[in-house]
Amino acid sequence: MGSDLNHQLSPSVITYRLAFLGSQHVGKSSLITRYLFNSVREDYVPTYEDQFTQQVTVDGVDCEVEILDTPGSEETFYKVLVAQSVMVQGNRESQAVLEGCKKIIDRDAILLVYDITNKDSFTQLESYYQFILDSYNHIMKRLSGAATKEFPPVVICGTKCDLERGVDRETAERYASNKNCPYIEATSKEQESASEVFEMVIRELRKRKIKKRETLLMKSQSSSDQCGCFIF
Ligand SMILES: Nc1nc2c(ncn2[C@@H]2O[C@H](COP(=O)(O)OP(=O)(O)OP(=O)(O)O)[C@@H](O)[C@H]2O)c(=O)[nH]1
Ligand SMILES: [Mg+2]
Repeated sequence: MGSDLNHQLSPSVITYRLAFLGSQHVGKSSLITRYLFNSVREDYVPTYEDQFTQQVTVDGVDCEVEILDTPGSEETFYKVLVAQSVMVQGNRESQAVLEGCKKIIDRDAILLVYDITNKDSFTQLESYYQFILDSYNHIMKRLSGAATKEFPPVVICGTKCDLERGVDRETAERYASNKNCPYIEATSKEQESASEVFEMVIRELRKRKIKKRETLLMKSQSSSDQCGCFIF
C-alpha cells in the first residue's frame, strides 16, 4: 500500500521526514495508517517499502510529514543491509547499500518500534540502533570536508499497549534513557494514541529547531561583539 498525497503547501510549511524501523509484525504500518488515515488493515500484510507524504496540524500549526515505512522482515531490503553490515571490516559495500543507509540517516527523526507483548522485538531494538549508529558513522566518514550532518534523533516506541505486556515499561524506559532517546507507548487501535506518537516527535523536532536557532543567534552575537573589540 503506498500513498503520495502531494498537498499544495505554502513555502513556510515545514516538512518533517521520519523513518520507522523495527522487527516484523510490531505494528509500524498500523501506527502510520491509523495516524494518517484513521484506518488499519486487520489482516497482516508485510511491508516491502512505503512512503507517505501528508499535511498534518500539530498544536495548531500546519506542517507536512514524509514517512518512510520499512519492512521488519529479515528477507527484505533493510534487514539485508543489516546482515551485510556495511561496517564489517574489509567488506566492500555496494552503492545500493550505501544509498539504503543514507535514506534512513537523512531523516529528521527515526522511530525505533517494538511490540510490548513481544520480548524478542524489544531485544532486537539494539541491532537496529547499532545499524543507525554504524550507518551514520560510515556515511559521515565518506563526507568530504567538515562533518555537518547531525545524528538523527531516535525515538523508541512500544506498540500494542492495548494488549498484555511482555516487556515491563521500566526496562524499556531505562533502555531508551541510556540511549538518550525519548520513549512512548501507543496502540494503533485508537487514533488519539497513534497521533500522540507523531505529535511528540514533531514537538521534539520543533524544540530542537528553536534551540539551534538560539545557539546560532548567540554565536553570531558573540562574534560581532568580538569583532567590535578589534575595531575599538
Ligand atoms: N492489538 C493490536 N494489534 C496491532 C496493533 N498494531 C498492529 N497490530 C496488528 O499487528 C499485526 C502487524 O501489524 P503491522 O502494522 O503490519 O506490522 P509491521 O511492523 O508494519 O510489520 P512489517 O511490515 O512486516 O514489518 C497486524 O495484524 C495488526 O493488525 C496494536 O496496537 N494493537
Ligand atoms: Mg509494515
